[in-house]
Amino acid sequence: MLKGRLEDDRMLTGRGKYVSDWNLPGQAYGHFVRSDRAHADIVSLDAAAALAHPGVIAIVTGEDIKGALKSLPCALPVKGRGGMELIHPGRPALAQGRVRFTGEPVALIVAESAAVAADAAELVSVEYRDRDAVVKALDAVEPGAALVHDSVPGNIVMDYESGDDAGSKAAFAKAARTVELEVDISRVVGNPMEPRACLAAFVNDQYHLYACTQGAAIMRNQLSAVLGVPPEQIRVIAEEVGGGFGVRFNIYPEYCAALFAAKKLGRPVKWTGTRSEVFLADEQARDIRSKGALALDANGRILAMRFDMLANLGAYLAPTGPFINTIGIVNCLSGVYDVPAAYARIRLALTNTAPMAAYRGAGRPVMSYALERLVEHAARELGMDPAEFRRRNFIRSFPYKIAAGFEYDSGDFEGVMNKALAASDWKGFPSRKAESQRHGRLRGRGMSTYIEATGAGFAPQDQIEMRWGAQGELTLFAPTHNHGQGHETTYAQLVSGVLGIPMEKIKLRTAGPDFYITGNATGGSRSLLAVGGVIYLGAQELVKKGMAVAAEALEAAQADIEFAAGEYRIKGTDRKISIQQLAAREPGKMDLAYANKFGACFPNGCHIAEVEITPETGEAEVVSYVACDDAGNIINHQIVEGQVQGGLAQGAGQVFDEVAVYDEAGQLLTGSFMDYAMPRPGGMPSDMRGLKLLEHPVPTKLNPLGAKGVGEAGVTGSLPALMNAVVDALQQAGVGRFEMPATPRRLWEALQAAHRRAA
Ligand code: MCN
Repeated sequence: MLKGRLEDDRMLTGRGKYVSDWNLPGQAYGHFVRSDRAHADIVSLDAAAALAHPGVIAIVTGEDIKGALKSLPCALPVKGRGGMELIHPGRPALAQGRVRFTGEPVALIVAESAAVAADAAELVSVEYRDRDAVVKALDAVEPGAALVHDSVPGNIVMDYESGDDAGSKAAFAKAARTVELEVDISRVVGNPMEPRACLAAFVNDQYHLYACTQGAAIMRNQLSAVLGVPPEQIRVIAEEVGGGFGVRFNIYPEYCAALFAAKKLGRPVKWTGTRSEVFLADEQARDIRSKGALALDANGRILAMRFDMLANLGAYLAPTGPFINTIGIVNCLSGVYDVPAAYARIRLALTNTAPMAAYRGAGRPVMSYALERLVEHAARELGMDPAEFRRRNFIRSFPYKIAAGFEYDSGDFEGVMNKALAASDWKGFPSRKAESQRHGRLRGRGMSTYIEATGAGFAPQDQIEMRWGAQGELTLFAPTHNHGQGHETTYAQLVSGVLGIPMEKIKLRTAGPDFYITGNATGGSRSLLAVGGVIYLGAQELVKKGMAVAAEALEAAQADIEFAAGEYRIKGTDRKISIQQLAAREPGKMDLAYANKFGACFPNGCHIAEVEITPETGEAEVVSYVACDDAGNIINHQIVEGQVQGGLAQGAGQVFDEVAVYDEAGQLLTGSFMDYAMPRPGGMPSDMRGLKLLEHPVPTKLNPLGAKGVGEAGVTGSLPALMNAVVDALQQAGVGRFEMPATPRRLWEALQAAHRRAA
């Protein structure tokens, strides 16, 4: 068993090279002038005083990039209701004629130092003519109401449906009972530890972008659309990236503007963003309202389900925002349940707020939240034990094709739940609840039995390369960037397991100016099952390739060579050569390029939370948390546990603390850590009382490792489980509808209101 991850030493001893640690000779520094309002026409922009400021090199505005930079791209590979195509109104790297959200970049100041650039930004004077801001997503807007883009009628860019509309309607018509629940999935800000930064350069006719990234290849393609050059002329470079969580998947306007300036000025341009800029201008996430309904027969079997959802996409379409964050929601529409007819409709609305995109779980936590809140609510309405209600409706045989089109290949939903029930002492809950009551506290319990699709990716193939160094060390090139998931360790485990060389001799590289591979980024919890699968097969190919090289080296027929424990040997003799020696002796001959692709598979789990609320203060505490997850075969248990804990922290963060709030004028009220509460010590999973993380692996045959993704499971399972527990506790005190976040103040107010009603 490893003591830790291979990458930990470097990072814990301050030797990690983060994006803002990069510098290039002769670099200049950038600072962005941003819109201070949500929606306005730019009447004039006067940069003369700023340009005259000592040390200022150039000022780039929306007018300057016209013609040179195209819109940031966005495409949707599916059509909507009635064949509707996505309306992409376009997004310039710097605002042109109009600003559409507070924080939108309007101009880039380039100066000899970051401080000078920031000072000069104060001297840029922009005259605006305000327009009405649209802040909330609406199903329909009144004629004449404000439009975020004139080209998008009703502010709706897509109206999408999935599943069986007629069949589900028919089932609802004959149902013994129907149950409905409307929920709001709040808006959150990703907040990686490292704020966004970039260093842009134009070198030998190539654009070089050192930036926060989750995968170079996807970003190169996106940049290619903006810069109008083929991806081969672009390099995206990074070593350490201080967290991704989905919000580092796409390119951003600032990167494009910096590349434009670097080429124009013939000097590298460096920009280091601040935390305020993370809040204002990073992609934000979730913000979806869901109206869900179940049709039930007299025995508590689900006959059909329907969802009507409305997503707030912000002011512009992020490159992958509409697809990953919203349409992807309905991928696992009917969850783990055997439902004859399921249907979902989702409309994507523009507002004058920061653009939305993927964030840990990328839509799947939204679907699991909408569905698992509804299922728990239905059990309560029926007066049934929520575990029993789920048990009655589980899918039991595989393969199982769901309404949204996916086919689940494997799973043991009941086995997963049974393990979680036992670990949570399900039957003992009434006495624990009574004990809490004796201490004046409300104890609620919530469950979720989630499933998600992990592993999809836009790129047709994942390429990898393995290249040997002179000392028998192996460099592994892979398209998925490692920014906390432990890929250096788990990929090395896979390669070491096949090639029999020490893990420490394997180095992972995912981006650099000196190599070019294509493939999918880290996202959708795909790295292990998809790229890990390619690496595993690639290593086996390498062993095969080495047979001929070893035969030559050992002067034997290839048929007489065997490979085991890192050595090629002439069968039945002691004549042998290790793979490392062979690679060192025959430079280049043992290098390998390999590509393949593995797609979606379906991790699932059962999470059970118990929460205690103190009515006098509104404080909520997680007093028991059991997660039993089926991630298929597991390569590294310690890392998987860390990943589940990380996901739980993000689920608990959204349920108890975090929420991004805009006022009616579109000003962000939660623009710093003073207003936006991140989970603190005490609220982290490691501090949760009674935390139990269990595995229930059911290997999948959909990839060579039998692995399912796990990087987002913690959040997909915990959002509904925790909120179901909160709602269960509140209902004991007569509180009705209650939405996230369950902050002490909001809980206290809800309890006070219920108390007043009862009095
Ligand atoms: N693993 C394993 N066995 C399995 C599944 C996974 O040993 N059956 C290991 C993998 O080898 C990998 C880790 O667990 O080391 C996570 O693997 P995987 O589920 O493939 O997810 P990815 O590596 O693709 O990571 C993406 C996922 C996503 S989408 C977000 S968002 C996220 C997350 O991971 N962002 C993170 N976890 C994060 N963790 C950190 N520290 N920082 C982020 O930004």
